[in-house]
Amino acid sequence: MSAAQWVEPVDVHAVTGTAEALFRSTFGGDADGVWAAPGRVNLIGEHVDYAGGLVLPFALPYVTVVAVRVRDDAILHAVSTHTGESWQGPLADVAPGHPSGWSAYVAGVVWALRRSGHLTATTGFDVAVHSTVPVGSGLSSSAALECAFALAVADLAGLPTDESGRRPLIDASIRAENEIAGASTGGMDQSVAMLARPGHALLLDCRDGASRHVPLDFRSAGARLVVIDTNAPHRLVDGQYGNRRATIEKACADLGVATLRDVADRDAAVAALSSPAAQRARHVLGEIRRVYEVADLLDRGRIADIGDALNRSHASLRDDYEVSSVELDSAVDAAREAGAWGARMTGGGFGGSAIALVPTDRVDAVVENVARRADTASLPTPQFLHAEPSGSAHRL
Ligand code: GAF
Repeated sequence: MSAAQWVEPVDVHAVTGTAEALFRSTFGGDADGVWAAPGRVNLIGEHVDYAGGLVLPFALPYVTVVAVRVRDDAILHAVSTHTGESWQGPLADVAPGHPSGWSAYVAGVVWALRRSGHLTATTGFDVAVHSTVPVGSGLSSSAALECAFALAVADLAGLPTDESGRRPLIDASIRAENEIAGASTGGMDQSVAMLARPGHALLLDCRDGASRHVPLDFRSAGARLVVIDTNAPHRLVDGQYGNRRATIEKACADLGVATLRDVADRDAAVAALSSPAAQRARHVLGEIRRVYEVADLLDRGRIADIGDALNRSHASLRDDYEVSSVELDSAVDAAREAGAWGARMTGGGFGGSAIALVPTDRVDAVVENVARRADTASLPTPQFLHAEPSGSAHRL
């Protein structure tokens, strides 16, 4: 078996150069500017953002970069190094399902900003995209693309881009994903891409949008957070994610609450529901409690003690929410067996990535065990990424 495969973050200037070169070769001339936004992992608080819960994600040192130039004919022309494909069309034609694929995230942002009155009907854009966020790995490459482009559009349109100015950009990015791309995701990913701070996680209350930054320094705790990309593709636009969200919304209707966060008696609420809604609600209610628990430990500088909550989160996602996969379970079990303090799937699930909190001197043993176990079970070869809490979307 080959040595464990690490994906190293690429220097942002090299990423910028690639996007600028693609821009010049496609459109001729220079872009008006270049913007970047990060991928993310969620430390804890999974499948609770659309239930009015609390989440605790942070930005990764892997980014999506867009080189953008304004045009005045209401046309969008977007090209990406990922597929080599381009999409060109009138912005007036953008609608749910059109365009499809990655260009929906770009076109959807303009569509949403036009509808919210932030952009004039004549404005168009040339866009070149390059990303170091692995695509389809549950690390929010789509939110990174939406947010990098939303920030570019705002800057070029003279809109405010301070923290409060970013709120409508987050909303536009969520609408692009929900309404044009057709993925009924909850908003955590766009929020952290826009609001993250280096060295911190973002404690986000998805009921009212309030947030605060929680210090997160793995190194000072003698640890690393390792991202395990299982290389088993994850999809948010297939039926399973939407199915979980619909189950939670129906449970709220049955319980007579606006969100599960509003439930007063957790045990009574679960008892009042039938299967599988009861198990799904039990996950959501327990996971929200675990976010409080982890945020409290982090506030007290006790990173080494959060592992147990990570493990309980994974068990709940696997058994009650049923969004894990054989690849994720294998990665989590192997990481713990080799000395991780805690491990869990992260993001939407059904494939994608896991995270493991690992004492520094066990990192090599953990990644080797995860890779070996995948190999033995004939699962896809995983790759590993570094999770240093990083900054939000910005202009380069
Ligand atoms: C995906 C979604 F995009 C988020 O909104 C969130 O629901 C997450 O899955 C699960 O916590 O990343």
